[in-house]
Amino acid sequence: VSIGLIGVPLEEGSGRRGCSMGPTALRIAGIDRVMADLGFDVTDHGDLRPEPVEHLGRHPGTKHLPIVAGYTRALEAATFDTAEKGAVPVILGGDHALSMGSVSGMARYAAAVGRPLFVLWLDAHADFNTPETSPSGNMHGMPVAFFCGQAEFADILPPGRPLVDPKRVYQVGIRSVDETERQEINRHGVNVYDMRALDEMGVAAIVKEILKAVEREDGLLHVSLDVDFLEPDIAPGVGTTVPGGATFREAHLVMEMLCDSGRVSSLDLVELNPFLDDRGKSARVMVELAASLFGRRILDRPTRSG
Ligand code: DIR
Ligand code: MN
Ligand code: MN
Ligand code: MN
Repeated sequence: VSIGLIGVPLEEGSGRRGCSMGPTALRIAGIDRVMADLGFDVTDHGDLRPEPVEHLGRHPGTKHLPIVAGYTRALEAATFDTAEKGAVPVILGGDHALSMGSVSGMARYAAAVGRPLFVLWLDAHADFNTPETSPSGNMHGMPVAFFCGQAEFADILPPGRPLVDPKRVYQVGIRSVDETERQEINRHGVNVYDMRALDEMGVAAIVKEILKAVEREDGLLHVSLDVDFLEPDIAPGVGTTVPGGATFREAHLVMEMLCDSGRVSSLDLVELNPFLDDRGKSARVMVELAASLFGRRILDRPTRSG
């Protein structure tokens, strides 16, 4: 099996500088090496360059739309091409606005192979704002609304592009949601497991439910991992830390269960801000989590189901 690494040094979606160094920090933390050690054929495609965006419409309520649009176009194409060649695209971010491109590319790939695309959104935030509802104008708070077809950026990607059904989006770790965003998530039927659900049910029961839904429809599963999914103590290198996040052990268990399922088609590692990090700690934890997702384990064990 092969893996295609795609660096996306986008930071303009986040409202502060630093995420552009994310891809470099993930490489220094050994993202390519851990995957090669697990037996994958790894190709690093380097850092993506944004496509030109002349004739882009104006959108009040968005900050830095042209650069986000340029990366969205380039990454939609790069993700699709990587998946079509039979490799698993692993996106090295870059802020979370990049998922407008990666998920859209996977949605086009899933449509091409005739399978539904599911998205697992591991994040403190729902990222379901639109230019109309966003309190900040920061586009890293909008990608889910975008790939579900709710945010009005019709001229970033061609009309008629494949979208993700919000009922196939599963969010885990959520603990910071804006008021109108909350209403929109409910209205569209996004599946949200907030931190209270995680505490009450335990993360294993949640992941089992999600995987059951994916398996029922023989779906592909895109995983989007935001650094702020994690408790800030273990991952301080992110612009929007929110207390009360997933622990190291909860996060690894999610990754191990995803690995066992064999369903993961693609992965985003996003929002790492090395300028805010503590001696590479957050970069390393993201690489370790990716290693668990791709099969590193403590002991060999028989596959258990149910
Ligand atoms: C807030 C914060 N909901 C916004 N969003 C995110 O500005 O839209 N922070 N995604 O990481
Ligand atoms: Mn996010
Ligand atoms: Mn977040
Ligand atoms: Mn934001």
